[in-house]
Parts: sequence; C-alpha cells; structure tokens
Amino acid sequence: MKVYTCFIDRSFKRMKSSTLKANSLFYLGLLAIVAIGTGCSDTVTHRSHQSYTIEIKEMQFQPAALTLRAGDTVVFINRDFVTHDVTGQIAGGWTPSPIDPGDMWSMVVDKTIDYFCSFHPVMKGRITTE
Ligand SMILES: [Cu+2]
Repeated sequence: MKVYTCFIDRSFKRMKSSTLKANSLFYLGLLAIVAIGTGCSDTVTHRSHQSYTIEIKEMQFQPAALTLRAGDTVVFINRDFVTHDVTGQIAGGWTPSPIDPGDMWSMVVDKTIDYFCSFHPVMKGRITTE
C-alpha cells in the first residue's frame, strides 16, 4: 500500500503537463492530494475502484510495472508518434486494441497479467493485482 500511494503522487506530477481532459486531471488531483495528505502512508485501505494511467512513450510502457486492485481501471495513453497496442500474454487475455498517437484506451483489470505491444514485441509490461 505504501508503494501504491507514492505511485499516485509521482504519476500525477508526470501528468500535470499533459493535455488530458480537465475532469481526468481533477480526478487524478484528488488522488494525489490523498497520496500527499497521507505522506505515502498506509491509510488508504478501504476505497472504491480507482483509475491509473500508463503512458506509452519512447517505445516503453511507463510505468512498466503497476500494482493495483482487481476492478481498478488502467488508461493507456499513447504519447509516441507511432501506433501501439496492449496485448495480453495469456490465452483469453485482452483483445489487441491499436492505440494511435495521441489516443488512449482503457480497461478494467481483474487479474495479474503480462502484456506487450504486438507491433513492437520488445515493449512489455506487467499489471499486478493485489
Ligand atoms: Cu508498440
């Protein structure tokens, strides 16, 4: 839980200069305030489902490793100049969904999964549910 709240704080700082919709920023801002307010402590234990952002830039998923709770949402934002996708590595995983430059794609995560970009298989990431 400690890593989790610290991550939200860092993630928000990275996204402050982004062009996300205002409501997304507002939501992330609230999360960051919670993270800052708790000093990255272990106080966020009972919460509703939350949203996380993974940026795709410089041919990488950033962060490449993310831990969240089953039922949380992950938004992938493509900040590169080429199309990427997010493909689950297990059978029955996610359907590849091309994400054009500047676009985003979101999904609800229900279990731990390794994923990669089918256009650039060296691009890999893992989402872990706790
Ligand atoms: Cu790619």
